[in-house]
Amino acid sequence: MAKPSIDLSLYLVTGRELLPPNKDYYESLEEALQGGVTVVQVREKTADTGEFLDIASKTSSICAKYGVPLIINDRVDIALAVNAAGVHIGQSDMPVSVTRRLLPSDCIIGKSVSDVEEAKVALEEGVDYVGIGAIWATTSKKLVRPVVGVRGVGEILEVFLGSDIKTVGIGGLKSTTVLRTLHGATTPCGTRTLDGVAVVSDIVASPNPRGSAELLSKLIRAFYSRPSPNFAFPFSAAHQSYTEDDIKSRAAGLLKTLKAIKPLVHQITNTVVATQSANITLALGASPIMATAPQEMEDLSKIPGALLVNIGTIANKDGMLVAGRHANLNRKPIVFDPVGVGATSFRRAAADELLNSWQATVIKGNAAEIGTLAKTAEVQSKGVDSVGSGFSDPVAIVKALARKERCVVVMTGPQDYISDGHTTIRLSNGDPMLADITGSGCIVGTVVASFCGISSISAQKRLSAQRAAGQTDTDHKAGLLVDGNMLIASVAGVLAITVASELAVERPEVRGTGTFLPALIDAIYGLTPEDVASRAKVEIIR
Ligand code: 3NM
Ligand code: MG
Repeated sequence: MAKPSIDLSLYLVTGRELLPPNKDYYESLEEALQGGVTVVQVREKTADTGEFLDIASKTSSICAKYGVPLIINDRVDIALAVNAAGVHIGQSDMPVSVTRRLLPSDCIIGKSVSDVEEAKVALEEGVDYVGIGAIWATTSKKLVRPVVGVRGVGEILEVFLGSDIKTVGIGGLKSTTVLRTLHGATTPCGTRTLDGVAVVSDIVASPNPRGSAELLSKLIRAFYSRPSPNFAFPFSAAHQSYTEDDIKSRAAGLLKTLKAIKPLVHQITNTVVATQSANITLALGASPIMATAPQEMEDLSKIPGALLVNIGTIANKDGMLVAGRHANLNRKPIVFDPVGVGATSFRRAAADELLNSWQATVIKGNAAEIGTLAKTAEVQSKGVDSVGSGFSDPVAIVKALARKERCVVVMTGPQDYISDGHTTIRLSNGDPMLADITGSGCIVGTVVASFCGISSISAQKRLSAQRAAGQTDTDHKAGLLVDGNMLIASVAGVLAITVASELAVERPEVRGTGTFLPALIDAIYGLTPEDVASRAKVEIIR
């Protein structure tokens, strides 16, 4: 008999011990179902058989009312007794082969896995789905293994490439971590993501389980409703092979498109560079907005463009958290600038929290900042500024961080290294005077965000903008100029600043750093695609 296809997208696992005081289990369950739970697993670790059976059977009738399938944890006999849709087994439960023999052929079997080895065994055993976890720390279950982490999930998903075994993530999933998890938990080529998330406490421990489920459901549906869920991790483009000339001409083409489109760049940045960043954004031809209050983030996220989050002077972390979540929801690229992240434990904790709450598209930093995020001991951060030129193997560092965080990494310095985890590009433009003005790193973030913002505009607007920029429909159809490739957008951003700095110092009025800054703004204002194409020093490293 064919197995029913079950929607695993919002998978509730019960946990009666976590109910808030005075909340009845059945009432909580029913509210959760009203909120959009798509499958329920009854998990009872201490109940006697009679009690378990009673709970399972009442749960079954409530689920039936909402047309939601029921899965029983561990107990094949209970599953049979209540005619459940499936059984979920752990690593130390009955073997899959025995479970399979005891159950009707249309009954689905799920298994918990927490590493690649366990995943391979589950694949071999032919389970119907796996629960991968714990992804984040949780107190809802005593964990015997280290947490898997978002990127660990990606490695496990690779095991299931080419199989029709479904996957759900579990452990610490809640409204604040779900988007980061879904975006980041992909195979290295972005071809597989999780089929759902399993949740205990975010729903069960809530006094308003319906509201909690509704919010989760909204976030999950937003993730799955777009054809390309991996906007942040541009590995759909990973197997492109680039040439250096091709990169130069695409970066130059993007400058033309940017000026035609004028993407809105929402910048939550530090007080030292805010005015300068806004001016540079305008000079480039994009449009800045510097809002910071959490209350305005949802509205702003609906306007196409990009978000920049710079932690140079963290005044409003809540605004950063909310802005990033809404940006993920609306598929807006996020450029994260972890200014001085190695300097204090407060900054390190803030960067961790932000990166755990939303999926960044690009992380931009100097050697010390990138080194801190990559957790290398090679470069110690001393205060806000980078120490020296960095690493013996900068390519390995940026590549590793790109893979770890599932985003593009830009490491600035005398030479700039940009990687999507597959292709790493070295740029060698820029005048040394850039290092002598404040916030030159921050404006690289601003300009990279401006270029990333081009890709989030709608196809319609993009086409007319490309026509306005003199690009042909053939260019458009070939996807040459605006294809959402964040690696190329990052290259274009870095080149815009570094090439402009070279042009700025050639101006006769520049006598020092005081005259350099306005000259830089002027140079960005007058920068042409031809300047970029003719001056860019681009090397593809590997
Ligand atoms: N299984 P919460 S973690 C039931 O790793 C369960 O297999 C896990 O609870 C696993 O959503 C877990 O409250 C508890 O974090 C998840
Ligand atoms: Mg078990």
